[in-house]
Amino acid sequence: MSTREVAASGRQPRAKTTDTAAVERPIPSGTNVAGFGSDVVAEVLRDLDIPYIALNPGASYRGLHDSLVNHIGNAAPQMLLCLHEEAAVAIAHGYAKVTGKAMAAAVHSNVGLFHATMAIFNAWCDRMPIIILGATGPVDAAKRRPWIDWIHTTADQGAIVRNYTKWDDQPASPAAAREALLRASWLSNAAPQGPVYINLDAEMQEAALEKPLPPCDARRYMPPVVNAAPAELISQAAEWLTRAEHPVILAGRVSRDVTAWQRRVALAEAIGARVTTSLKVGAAFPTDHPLHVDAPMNFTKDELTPVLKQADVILSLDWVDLAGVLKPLGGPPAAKVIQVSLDHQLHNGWSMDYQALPPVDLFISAEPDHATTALLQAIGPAPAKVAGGSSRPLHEPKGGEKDGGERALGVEDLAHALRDAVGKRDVTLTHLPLSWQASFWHFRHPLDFVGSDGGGGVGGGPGISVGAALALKGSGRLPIGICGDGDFLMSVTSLWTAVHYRIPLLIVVANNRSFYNDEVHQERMAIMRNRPVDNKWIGQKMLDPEIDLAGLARAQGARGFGPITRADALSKAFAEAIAVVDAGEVAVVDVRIEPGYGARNAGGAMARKSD
Ligand SMILES: Cc1ncc(C[n+]2csc(CCOP(=O)(O)OP(=O)(O)O)c2C)c(N)n1
Ligand SMILES: [Mg+2]
Repeated sequence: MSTREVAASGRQPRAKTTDTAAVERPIPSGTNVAGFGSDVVAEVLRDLDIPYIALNPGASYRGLHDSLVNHIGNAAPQMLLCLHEEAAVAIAHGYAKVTGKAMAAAVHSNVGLFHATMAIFNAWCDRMPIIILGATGPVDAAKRRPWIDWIHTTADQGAIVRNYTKWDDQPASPAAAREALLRASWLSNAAPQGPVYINLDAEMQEAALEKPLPPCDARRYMPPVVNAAPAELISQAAEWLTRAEHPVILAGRVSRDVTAWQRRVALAEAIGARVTTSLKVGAAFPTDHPLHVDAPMNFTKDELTPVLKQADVILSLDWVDLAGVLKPLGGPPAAKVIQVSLDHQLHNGWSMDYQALPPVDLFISAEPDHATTALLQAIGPAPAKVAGGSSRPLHEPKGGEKDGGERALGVEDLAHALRDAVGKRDVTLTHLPLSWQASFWHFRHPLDFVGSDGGGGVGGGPGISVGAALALKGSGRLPIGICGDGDFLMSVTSLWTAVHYRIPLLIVVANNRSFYNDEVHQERMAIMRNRPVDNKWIGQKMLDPEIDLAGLARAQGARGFGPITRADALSKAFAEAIAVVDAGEVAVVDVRIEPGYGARNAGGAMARKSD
């Protein structure tokens, strides 16, 4: 097709580029003076150094859309077109998980925001920063177009998300919008982090500026917020920890910073503390370190309870559910409990994601990374009580490839073959399925794993993976998102955004052709009520027809592999898929696994559950 024909057909040619920024370059508009309210909004986003704005379009923000393209040239921020608002927010969520910083997402009036809500809730529970821009039909009813502007105008639109965002606003003028965006960015990025929402009145966006706004240096409105621990609390904690015979560290919500990681290791070694980590949040401590108690836990594991029983001091570095992890002790722990957290600042009366109230003997209201540094300093140079190193072997599946194609695959086969395929290279696991066992994979760097979806909202995996892969592009790390088939299918169109914007990513689907977690629940109900367990699959299994997951990938321009049903085909599929990702593309490998959570895995017990 010639360029003219392409233009006439209205289709963009798929340019041969690997450069995300080159995918949608606008022709210059010839103006760089802010002339409209939305030009001011676009300029603030640029001044805030926000690199991307993931969006699905809508007339309520057509003013802003025009300003992003024609006023600031679709660069810093660059638009990332998404096929669903949930994907737009999930991509921003994944980006924040890697970088620790907010990018923007834009969603159309009330309806786009409705689509976005689950992803916003996931980011909220995960304490991740996102600047979400929404819009409303003209607040001034006299300016509304018939019908559509009325249904897409909601009084107090921010109320839709107020209970699970850190802050929201509906600025009434360009000057107020500029201030709202500065505040939004500052609040979202300051610890404890969280999503924020700004609702932009269509009329405010579209109206011509009466006069230019006075200049504004955005950096002066972003004072760093330091949440450092009071010295006397640190010295009290250091005294308890150095005297402790059986200290335990619960390493929870911490940053992706490598120096902070090394300090955590140094602290644990200095005091000889046993450490545990959680698959709910990003990697926090080397899982093969001799001090690590078993592999990272997702739900309470039998191995941890005796360690907590024996403990005399427990240091929680913002553990996500401190009361929950102590519950199996059957009462308040004998140990003194030190809690380091800022999370109480976010607790509200609507969402119970704050969890049960834990017993705490010393509360340090500080960022865990800061407190760790301060504790190390307070403890001073002391010989490590325990040396580092790697001691923990990973789980090996039974049978290996010896029995080749004859046996059904389990998620452990998937993990094992993938581990072999990636070898020694740096990998970031951007998502893990419910069936995953922590004993499948070691984390030795804060970016080896970025944590779960936060809010337990299924469908987050693909979008979060795309956002994490975007942040990792060019880093040399291989992003791999391993998703359940239910999770994959709920948000499969997130992949198109990765393909379109040349974001290399490997998605592996642990495909048991079922919303299997809920089969487990139906099995429990049947047993409790003495009803036929054999009916548990009804309303759960995605069979007849089976869904062609690799086909869904191919339909969006990604490379699709599978379904892989034999152990001896896994290695080849993974090797080919990784080569595709190394060439800058998106690959999806559909691995047919037998349903089952842990029954075939190390330990034997069903270790994970969710609803
Ligand atoms: C948005 C949403 N809908 C429904 C659920 C309930 N739920 C929890 S796990 C699950 C099954 C997910 O299926 P899949 O990703 O294939 O994982 P599997 O359980 O099969 O390993 C469902 C439906 C949920 N948590 N979130
Ligand atoms: Mg499934």
